[in-house]
Amino acid sequence: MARVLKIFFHDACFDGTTSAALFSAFYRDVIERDVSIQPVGMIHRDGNPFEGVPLDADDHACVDFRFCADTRMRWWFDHHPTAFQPASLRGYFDREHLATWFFDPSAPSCAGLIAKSLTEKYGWQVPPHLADAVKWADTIDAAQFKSAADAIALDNPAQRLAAWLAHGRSPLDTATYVDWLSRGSLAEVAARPELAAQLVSVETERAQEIDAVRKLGVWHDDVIVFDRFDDVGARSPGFLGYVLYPQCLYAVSGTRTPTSIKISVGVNPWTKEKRRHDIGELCARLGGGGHAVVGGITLRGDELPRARETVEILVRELTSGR
Ligand SMILES: [Mn+2]
Repeated sequence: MARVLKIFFHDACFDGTTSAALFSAFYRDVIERDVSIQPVGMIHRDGNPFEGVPLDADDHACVDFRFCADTRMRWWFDHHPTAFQPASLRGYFDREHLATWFFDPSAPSCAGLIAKSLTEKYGWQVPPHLADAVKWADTIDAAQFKSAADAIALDNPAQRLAAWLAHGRSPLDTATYVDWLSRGSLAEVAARPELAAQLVSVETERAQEIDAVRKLGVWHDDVIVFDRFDDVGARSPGFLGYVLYPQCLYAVSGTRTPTSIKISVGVNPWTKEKRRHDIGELCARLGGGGHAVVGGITLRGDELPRARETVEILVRELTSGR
């Protein structure tokens, strides 16, 4: 029987899925050709997201997702400054120091970090079909677009897939997607009949979203707030918020599914104004995490009062110090 590798990855995320596909390709090339790979999508939440998650395969990897303090998680790659939660987990990381754990909070994307680390350490080259995806992961994860309009463009497979992923796929969908991407290019994956129709609907939904988000924004000084808590299943506007409200410095959005609540906070990447806050640090104080310029807090579906209070605190903090 084939040995099993479980790859835990940041779900619903272009960088997370690209990272999982890239590591799958590496593993088959370098470690074990006939391995059976099970991608497992992970979502950040309050407390330990690995609690109750069995590490019961023959080998385990975690990509673009926070540190799991267990040496059975043999492979780990992350670039989130808030990877160690609670911060005391850093001690475990430093103590055990597996040669197969890679952490670089300055990397624009985890996929880029994986490519660089595995080339340096194993002489492995990113397969041609994934080179484009790795480049896009850097661009998308670090919001390295020239304009907000470029950031929401849908005229290429990478950004269409990124939008599709953000729509909240089921874990089964993303696991299959990761497998496809480990073997084919973004263009090939986007052209698959199973996906083509869904990608068309991404464009239709985008048009509807523009109308909805236009009506939604509420100003607090230079902070724009999108409260979608009452519209269960509605998504965070993401970059669209900066297209429709280009004068903002910060954007805060609240969304909800039947089982979880998500609050996202970002610095407008296209404003000339300087940010006054470390967003990841601010979110970590409220039970979430992230990078200096973008972060989030995930709560349980039944914590709506706490979610509303959290948004109030965020607005108060973000508008302070002006
Ligand atoms: Mn990432």
